[in-house]
Order: sequence, then structure tokens, then C-alpha cells
Amino acid sequence: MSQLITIDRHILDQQSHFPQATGAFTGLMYDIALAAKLIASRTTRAGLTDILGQAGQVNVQGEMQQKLDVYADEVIHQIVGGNGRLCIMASEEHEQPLSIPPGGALGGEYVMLYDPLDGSSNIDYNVAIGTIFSIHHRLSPRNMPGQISDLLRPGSTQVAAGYVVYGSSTMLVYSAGEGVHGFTLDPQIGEFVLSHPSITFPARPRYYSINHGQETHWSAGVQRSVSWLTGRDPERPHSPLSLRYIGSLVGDFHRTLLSGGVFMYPAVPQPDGTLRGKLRLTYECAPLAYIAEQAGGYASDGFRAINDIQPEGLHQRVPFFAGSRDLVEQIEVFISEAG
Ligand code: P6P
Repeated sequence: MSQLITIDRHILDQQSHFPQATGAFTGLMYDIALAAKLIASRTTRAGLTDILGQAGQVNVQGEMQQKLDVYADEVIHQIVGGNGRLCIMASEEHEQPLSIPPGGALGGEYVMLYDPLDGSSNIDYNVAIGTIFSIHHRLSPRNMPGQISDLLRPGSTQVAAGYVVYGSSTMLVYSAGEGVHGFTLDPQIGEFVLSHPSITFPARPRYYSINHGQETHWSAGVQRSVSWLTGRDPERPHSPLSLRYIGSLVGDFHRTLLSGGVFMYPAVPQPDGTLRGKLRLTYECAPLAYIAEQAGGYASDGFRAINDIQPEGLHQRVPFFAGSRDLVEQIEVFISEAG
């Protein structure tokens, strides 16, 4: 029993490594874990309550909001935003930054960007979905509201990031710069318990993950990369990886992290006709890139590190290649060689 390490205890232990810590970050992570429990309580019963289905409105992305999307977004805004640790927040569900809820002091030390429920189009099919969060120190002076400049930050300035995957079990995976740690929710005691300490990408990769339905739109570099990963490149032999793709970013990324391999969402034609990435930089790719790098891996837009990109907009989209470092770096070479 002495080995039972809850996330609260783990966060507190991590805080002891930072003598100057004020406890604000610790409280922030407590709030995130609580919000995750509340969301998990709904996702595990989605089929039993009237939480399924569409909320009847469209979000900033032009996507039909699911009821669970709306619930998750509001829970995070209120629970995580309401305790005075954040000066400003940004959500995938809202075009503009969110004001700090009543009770949350405007002088918060941190900023948070989040995707409350990614992959929510899969909810009705019982496919894993997830919450993603990214945390930075504020840049603007304390005791005033946060600014958009606090939010438009390269991933390299994150102080913590993580995700919650609501799947066969609910797991919270986070890093605060000292490795990646996974906690599994024990519903019997309502606690996230350390189940995956110090996660690193396995030396031997197992899967690649991409939507083959878009194959005709892939660039020559991406086509060369997939050919290589599946052992079909005569110039560069590689033991063939198997394909896994569930169309839910957190689920696909989490499997890649634990199994080794690479997740790819390249630039493809979008409904508006442009050729670009689909995944959002600030609250999807940058936090997952932070986790990937903390786990010994790497994440790129095909040309440069995701975490070197200075965001121009809150909802900016980028191509995303993340996973075992040697695989992602080789994909960059193929893309570069293909011009
Ligand atoms: P596609 C879900 O809608 C999402 O935003 C990510 O979770 C997922 O990785 C991607 O879209 C799947 O997109 O075009 O393969 O259906």
C-alpha cells in the first residue's frame, strides 16, 4: 500500500524540487486533476445519460459541438480558472481568450490553453477521446488581466503540459519538465494513481499512425516516409511497422508514446480548399510536443520543431509528426529531400 502514489502526492513531491515554488502550480495541477475526474464521470456514462449527441451549436472551428464538449469546456473554465492561479485561458471551443471566472483573481501567475474534449466526434462510437492542456508562466505584469501575448507563446516556453485520455481506463499524463508520468483513475477511490512513472518512447518502435484515406493528397516526402516505415523503401531498409489509427488525437498519440513509433497528420486539402494541417498548434500540437520531447522523442511540422514555432493565432493549424525521435527526424529528411 505504501507504493500507492496519488497524483496530488506526486505533484507535491515534484514541488519540493522547486524551492521557490509558491504552491500555485501545485494547486493548478490539483484543479486539472479534479476537472479530469468530473469529465471522466460523464464520459464513462455517456451512453447512459442524455449527454450524448450534439449540443446544437457550432464552435469556432465550424464543428458541431457535442454536449460533452460543452460540459468539459465549462468544467475546466470554472474549476481550473476559478482559483486565482491563471490570469487568462484559451479554449479550442472559443474564438477569443476566456476571461477568468468570478473568484479567480486576475493576478494569476500562469496561463493555460486547452482542448477540452478532443476527438469528440468519436464519443457516440465509444472511441477514446481526450483533454489536452498547455501551461506557461504569464509574461504580462501581475495584478492585471492576462493579455493575448501571454497566450501566443512557442511551445518551448511551456512549464507543463499534459493530456487526459478517456478510454478503457482514464489516464492523466503530464510533465512539468522532469519526465513524463502517467496516472490511472481508480474509480473505487476516485484518485489518479501513479501507474506509468517516467514514460519514455521504447527503443523499438511498433506502429505508425496516419489516415490512409488521405493518401492521394500526401506530399512526395510523406509518401516516401510511409513507404520507409512499412519496409518498402529499397534504399533504406526498415523493419515494417504496423498501422494503427483511431482518428482521435489523444488516443493515437498515447498509443504512440507507449508503443513507440510515429503519429502523422500532414498538410492535406481542407474543406475550405486550403492545403494545411488540421491540428491546432497552441493547445494540441505544442503540449503533445512537450510531452514527446520529455519522453525522449520529438515533434515537428515536417520542417522544424513544433516547439520552436511562434504562434500567430490562437487557433493556428500545423502539420504534425510526433513520436520516436529517429523516426520523426528521418521524416523531416524525406520531406526536405522531396522539396
Ligand atoms: P481525420 C478529431 O476530430 C481530430 O481533431 C483529432 O482528434 C484527430 O487526430 C483528427 O481530427 C482526425 O482527423 O481527418 O483523420 O478524421
